[in-house]
Amino acid sequence: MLRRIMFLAAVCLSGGALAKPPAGGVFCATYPSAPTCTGQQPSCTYCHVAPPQRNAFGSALEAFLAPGVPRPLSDSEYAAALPAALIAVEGTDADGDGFSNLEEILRGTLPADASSVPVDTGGCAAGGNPQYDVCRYDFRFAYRRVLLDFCGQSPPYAQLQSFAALRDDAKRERLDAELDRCTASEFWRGKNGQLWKLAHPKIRPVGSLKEGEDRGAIPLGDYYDDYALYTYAQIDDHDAREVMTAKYFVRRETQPTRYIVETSLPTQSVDALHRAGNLTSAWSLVYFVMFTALPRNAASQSYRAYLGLDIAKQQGLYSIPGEPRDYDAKGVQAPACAACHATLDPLSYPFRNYQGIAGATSAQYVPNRLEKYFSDVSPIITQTPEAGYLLGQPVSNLVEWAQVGANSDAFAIAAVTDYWKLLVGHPPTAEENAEFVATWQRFKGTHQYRVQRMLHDLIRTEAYGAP
Ligand SMILES: [Ca+2]
Ligand SMILES: [Ca+2]
Repeated sequence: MLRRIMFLAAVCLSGGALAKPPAGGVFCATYPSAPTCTGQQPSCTYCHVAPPQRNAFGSALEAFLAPGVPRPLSDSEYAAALPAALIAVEGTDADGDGFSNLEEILRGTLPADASSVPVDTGGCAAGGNPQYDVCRYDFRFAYRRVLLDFCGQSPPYAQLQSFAALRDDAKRERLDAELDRCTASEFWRGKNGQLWKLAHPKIRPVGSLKEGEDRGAIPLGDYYDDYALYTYAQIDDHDAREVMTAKYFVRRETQPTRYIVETSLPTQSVDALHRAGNLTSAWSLVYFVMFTALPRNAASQSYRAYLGLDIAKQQGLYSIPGEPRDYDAKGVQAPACAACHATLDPLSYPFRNYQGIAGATSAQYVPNRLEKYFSDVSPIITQTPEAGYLLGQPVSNLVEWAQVGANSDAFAIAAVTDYWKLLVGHPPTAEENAEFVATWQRFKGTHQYRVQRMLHDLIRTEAYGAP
């Protein structure tokens, strides 16, 4: 079972290999506020029936895509030409449904499907400001929801009645006060509380491998440290980015739960210089690096968990020219694999010196790790650089990787998407997109990555407060 994970190392595409990997990224760079780019990227079917066969929108684009340049286009030729082609067809109506391609892109309907058309929301469209969008907002509904979501309790009838009797501005104040009260509750921040639930898919706990409290049969790492850092970064006035960048650890005290910053912990062994929050926790290294020379699984897991980009779903692909080099001889240059590995491999190089399971050096940063422990993997394994690329940007090591990632739009979008799913109940829909974009942009700008402040915005959205 421990080794099962190793077979996932090479990500190869079965179906969509002939759709251009950079397409989604370039599309979203051209239309960053398009609903289809909200916490995700457009799927292949946005332009294709099934790659390489194009649908009506894809065919319209093709005519304007680097005309005169010999086919097939390379990924970089394609990426350079796509924005102009998109703009060239903005005014036309590929599927003949009466709405221009641009209008469909911006309103979240499909430009190649005549049955997918923008629907008017009755003059009550969501505005750009999440504070005052009160068209269908129902304070009573929101009040009940806040108590349930953040405190785990339904308000008694009498309390609901006295809330309903307040004036609107007093209702807003009460909602804010209840949010602040409930986010201090065990239900929100305690062990296995709401915040821990958000952390589950990032940490991927395995009870049988748990060290320390709730110890399992084969104790390998104490992932409660990871929950503690994650939760600490989400609460009070803390900076959410530190889940990726912290040089410190967090210890949890119980009854009541408190999270306390520590410069060292007996369960953690990466030195301060090489720490990058939960990316380099003992559990992440033991479980996601495990026995691999080039820790692709650790890289793709970090990319998915904290930046919301799943390479296996062709998200967040930024093909780096000349990659993958296949330093570890995994055969990733095969055409069906290279599409993803041109992103994934340079994403993984900065993990090259982080040791997984290896006796005395487990879960440590080991300079020249590949040279010392993995030199027999392939003739060129030791040429694997520590520098790599994240989101198309060069990074010299994992600490820089984490900083670039934490400051990216992808981080803010992923963080707010987590809360949107938890509190609204689903990923942001096309109709909710304007409120969602305003919320993550304020989280990143005005609120400086303070989740507590972002939540006050979120509970005011129509998406949250409209029954
Ligand atoms: Ca149309
Ligand atoms: Ca349409």
